Formats: sequence, C-alpha cells, structure tokens
Amino acid sequence: PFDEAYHDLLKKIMDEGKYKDDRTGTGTYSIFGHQMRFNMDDGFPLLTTKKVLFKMLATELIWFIRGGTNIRFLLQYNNNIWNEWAFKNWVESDEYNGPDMTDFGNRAQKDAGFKVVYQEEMESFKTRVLEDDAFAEKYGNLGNVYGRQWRAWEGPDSSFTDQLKDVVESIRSNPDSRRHIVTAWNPAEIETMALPPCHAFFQFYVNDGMLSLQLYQRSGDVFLGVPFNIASYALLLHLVARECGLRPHEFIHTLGDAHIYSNHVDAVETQLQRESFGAPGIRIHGDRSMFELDYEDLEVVDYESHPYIKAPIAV
Ligand code: DHF
Ligand code: TMP
Repeated sequence: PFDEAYHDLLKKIMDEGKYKDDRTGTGTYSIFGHQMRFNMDDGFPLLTTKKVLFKMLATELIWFIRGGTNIRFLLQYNNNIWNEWAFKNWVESDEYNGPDMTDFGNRAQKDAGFKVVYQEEMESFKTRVLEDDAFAEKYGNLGNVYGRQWRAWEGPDSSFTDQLKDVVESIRSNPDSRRHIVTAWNPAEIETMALPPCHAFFQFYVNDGMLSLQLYQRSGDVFLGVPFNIASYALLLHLVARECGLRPHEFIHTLGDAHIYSNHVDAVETQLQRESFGAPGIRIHGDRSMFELDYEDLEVVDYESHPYIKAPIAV
C-alpha cells in the first residue's frame, strides 16, 4: 500500500537518523537525501495511518496556484497552517506593543500561563487580518513566497514570468522537453520571505500520454509537513495532467534534510504501530481550468483513516 513509502521513511529516520540542533531550538533526528515514489494508479496518497486534513492542503495549493502570499485567503477557509509565520513578522515589528511574544512557539509549549496570553494575541491578530485591509496588506503577507514565485517571478527588468502557465504551455506544446520546471527558490528574494521555500523546485516529465512530477524538497518536517507536501503535489499532478489532457502517473518526492523533530518521536511511534487502510480517490468536478478552480470543485472519496495525531509545530 501507498502508506508504506512514508512509513519506511519514518522508520529509516528513527533507526538511522543522527541528532542535531536546528534553527527552531527543538532538535531533530535527520537523514540527508531520500526518495519516495507514488503511483497515482494506486490511489490518492493521503495518509491513512493518521488523519490528514485535505481541506488544509487543498486550499493552500489553490492559494499558491492563484499567486497568493497573504494568509487572509487561508483564514477565510479557517486554514491556520501559516499563521505563526505571519504573526512572527507582526510581533517583531515596531507597531506591535502588546505583551512580549519573543520565542512564542517554544514558550507556548512550556509555559501554560504564557500559552493563554499567546492564544489571545493570535486570535486578535487573525481577526485583524480578516477585517482590516491595511493591516492585512502589511502583516498578513508572507513576502515573496511560493505563489509569487510560481505566478510572477520578477526579472531584473521588472518583467514577470508566470512559471506555472508557462510550464502548462510547454507540456502541451513540447511534451518531450526536459525543461518543464518551476522553481520557488529565488535566491535574490529569500530575505523577503517569511520562510525560505521548503518545497523548492519541481519538474514534469511526459511519456506515452502520462505525466509525472518530481519535487525537490530541501527540508522536510517528516511528521507534520511531509504528509501535506505529498498530497499537495499529488493533487497538483492531477490538476496539471487534467489541464494538459494527460494521465497522471508518478509523483516522485526527493528530500534533502529529512527530519523528525525530537518532540514528535512519541507521535511517530504511535503512527508506526498502525495498519494502513486502502487509499482514497480524488475527484475534480466541473470543467473549470486549474487556474480558476475552487476548493468546492475538489473531493476526496473513500478516505478512511486512523485518528488525528496532534503534535507541536516548530516555529
Ligand atoms: N514549519 C515546520 N517546522 N514544519 C512544517 O511542516 C511547516 N510547514 C509549514 C510552514 N512551516 C513549517 C506550512 N505547512 C501544518 C501542516 C503543514 C504546514 C503547516 C502546518 C500543521 O500544523 N498540520 C497539523 C495541523 C493542521 C490543522 O489542524 O490545521 C497536522 O496535524 O497536520
Ligand atoms: P528551515 O527553513 O529551517 O528548514 O525550517 C522549515 C521547517 O518547515 C522544516 O522543519 C521543514 C518544514 N516544512 C515542511 O516540511 N514542509 C513545508 O511545506 C514547509 C513550508 C515547511
């Protein structure tokens, strides 16, 4: 079953991963360089050994496809996955004069009193991003992250490259090309981004009417982020294949630093004891182009999973 490739990665890191400190101060066990292959004929790769919230990764992907970089779009779907990184810019700004939020991610895990104050600040931040246009413009924005690079990569002469439209066009008109590439890794703009791209670079390949996609992910939080990344790129493969009249074939996931955070080890052990269910399927309704697609056009069918496993995210 398709969960196996993911479980093999978890096991490999648990067995062979070396400990190191990391930017967030949490500490990780990691390996460097790993590849997983997911064949779309085996079903849609949404993990079944814990519940993965399809709505969250689907609305995030639609946000990328529309060129979005502002968390307001996500909040409108009650999607909170990027809040901490926008919040960080806000509490570190000169305009913020609420309670001290230094190192809020780690402190909220250790100090219950602080956690209450933090959650109140986060709630009022979310409300302001949703309701105050000027505030959202400034503090809901994550900088020139994925959406911006995919749809409007800025060249030196202020020209803009729509990499996603271009790659769809090149797949259609020149399927044999070896240049079907989209890159979010824009070195000149890394410093403007709330987080440098983790899923940094991807390439398509066409053969015999079938489309494959390979992603290079420089850094993978294997328990929390990677299940999202797998399903998200599998969905992107389905969307681009549909757009180009091809059959979706393989999603190949290549990881650089593949790590398990030290505070995810118990959660991973729980998950590794579970047996997988059969894979779900994905339906894309209507005939709207991927560039105009809404979340409501997407549906996962026959998704049976073990319960959700909660784990803290390293900020
Ligand atoms: N930082 C770190 N340390 N790991 C990440 O995976 C990560 N991912 C980011 C931004 N920064 C990151 C963007 N993607 C969740 C999943 C993906 C994601 C951000 C967050 C997450 O928290 N998932 C939880 C809860 C989802 C929910 O309840 O909304 C999960 O259990 O899947
Ligand atoms: P880093 O920039 O120091 O590598 O930290 C980014 C962390 O976020 C790292 O643990 C990887 C994780 N991550 C994912 O696994 N998938 C994602 O899609 C994103 C945005 C981040």
